[in-house]
Amino acid sequence: MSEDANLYTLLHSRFPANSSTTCLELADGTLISYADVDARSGRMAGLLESVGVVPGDRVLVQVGKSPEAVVLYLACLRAGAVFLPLNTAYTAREVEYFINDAEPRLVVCDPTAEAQLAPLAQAVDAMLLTLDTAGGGTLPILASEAPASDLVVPRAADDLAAILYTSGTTGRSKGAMLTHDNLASNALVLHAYWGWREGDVLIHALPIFHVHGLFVALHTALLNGSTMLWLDKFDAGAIIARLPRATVLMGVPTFYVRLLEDPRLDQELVANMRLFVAGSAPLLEETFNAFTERTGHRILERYGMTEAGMITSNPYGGERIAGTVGFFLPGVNGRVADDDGNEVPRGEPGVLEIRGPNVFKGYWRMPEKTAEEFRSDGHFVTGDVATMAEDGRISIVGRAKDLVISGGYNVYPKEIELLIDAIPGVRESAVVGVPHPDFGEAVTAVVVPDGSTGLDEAGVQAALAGDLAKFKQPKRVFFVDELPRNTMGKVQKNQLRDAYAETFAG
Ligand code: MCA
Ligand code: AMP
Repeated sequence: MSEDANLYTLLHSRFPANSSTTCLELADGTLISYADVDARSGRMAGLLESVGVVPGDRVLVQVGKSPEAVVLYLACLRAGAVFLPLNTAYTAREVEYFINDAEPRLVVCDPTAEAQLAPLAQAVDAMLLTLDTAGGGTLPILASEAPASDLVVPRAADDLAAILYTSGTTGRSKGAMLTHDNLASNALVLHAYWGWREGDVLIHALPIFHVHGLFVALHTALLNGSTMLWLDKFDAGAIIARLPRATVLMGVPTFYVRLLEDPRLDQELVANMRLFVAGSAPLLEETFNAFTERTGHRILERYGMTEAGMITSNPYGGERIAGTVGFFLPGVNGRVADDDGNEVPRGEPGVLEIRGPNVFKGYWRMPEKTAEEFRSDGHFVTGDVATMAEDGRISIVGRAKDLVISGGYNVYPKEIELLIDAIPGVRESAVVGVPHPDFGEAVTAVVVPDGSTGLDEAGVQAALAGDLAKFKQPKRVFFVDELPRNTMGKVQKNQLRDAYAETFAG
């Protein structure tokens, strides 16, 4: 094998020369140094190896945000395992699908989920270990007993580093296979493009089971040898308290909407800040403008997706324009295309198709699905509707895929419609996203009852409660006699979005 392409090797090569530099500063003031992170992840990697995790094995992880969870991620890279993080909001019913599909060697969950997940893990012959947010559980106990290790299993650029599931328009989740090179190339590009420099300090308040918090934020900070002010979750007060010591914040648009609600946010508070990044969902122009007015900072909006990491970004040095997502990142190529993959004239809408070292290897065990989403010339079809200006600047103007993005979390209506349709008393249903002042879009269900039961809104919500992650559950349920359809019989979701557009206004 030529040079080792293990992402950990790259990250480690950028750790600060002074290894006592703080990597993570926890909310309670605890400091975890780069040396600690290296030692702990080495020990954990050795443990993974000793319990039989071999390179290529999936390690499925559903745990709350903690330094140990970061250590576990890095240990998986080091051991050559494939890290598979899951949203902590997923119910056991949802996790069962991922366990069966991914067939992990090891499942790591919170101790409170152990009873429910143990039989599911057992069914695929996976081991199960636990990790709680305070750093307790069977995994850290075993790791503390394991010998020190400097294990880093050499990897080829094309070897898998992670699988991140993304829901599908059919209602069935697909595992996006991401290689060491996918992650490394994207991290290096972002690090340079966003002007990371010595002394940068990142406020890390995103969850670490999705691309934004796990890869974009974590990798760029690690590549820079920076200190992260580590928060378990978004908390406006905690962020306000840390802004004077920080230089970079990354968040979904809801972060900025909520920060603006706090009167303490002003120019003086952010005097030390260099960069505010937003993404994962559209940043409203009004949020961008209000933030600029209040702080003097123009939020840098970028665009990406699980299958490709970051794709475009507003420039760091040049003009950041509200409502646009900027330019293709260095190394990424693409076009705005019609249904046949032909480029449309500049300024006209079409589906964004891309190529680049960031684009994933395919969907786990779904070769047909993978083939469907790539053009014969290798372009990946994002499903996002975009326009490209004469100068190459891109705006996301819609979605060809039926998707709702609520507070930065993706929700695929089909998955929820299938569950609602199975509730006794329901003839059919349609799920749409309607504007929401906090979450951007709110999941909203429109149900046609069959008249056999006295089903009401609370009844639908209760029927879904145990099965669906909270963020996917409809915030409102409306009942109608029939759904609007076009002449082809297709439900007119635009009409529903318009009809319920004011539901959460004010
Ligand atoms: C929490 N709830 C939500 C959401 N989050 N409902 C809808 N959408 C959500 N996103 C529920 C809670 O369970 C609770 O229900 C109620 O809404 C209010 O909770 P609250 O305490 O206000 O929420 P929170 O805990 O403060 O969380 C809101 C949040 C969080 C900070 C916006 O959702 C978040 O951190 N989102 C970031 C998601 C993210 O990282 N996306 C990146 C994906 P109840 O009160 O009834 O119990 S990566 C990606 O998309 C691509 C690649 C990219 O470009 O980055
Ligand atoms: P995910 O499947 O979680 O990776 O979500 C990716 C999707 O989020 C993209 O396909 C877009 O639809 C959306 N997205 C991410 N960033 C932006 C942005 N800045 N503006 C609009 N949509 C975005």
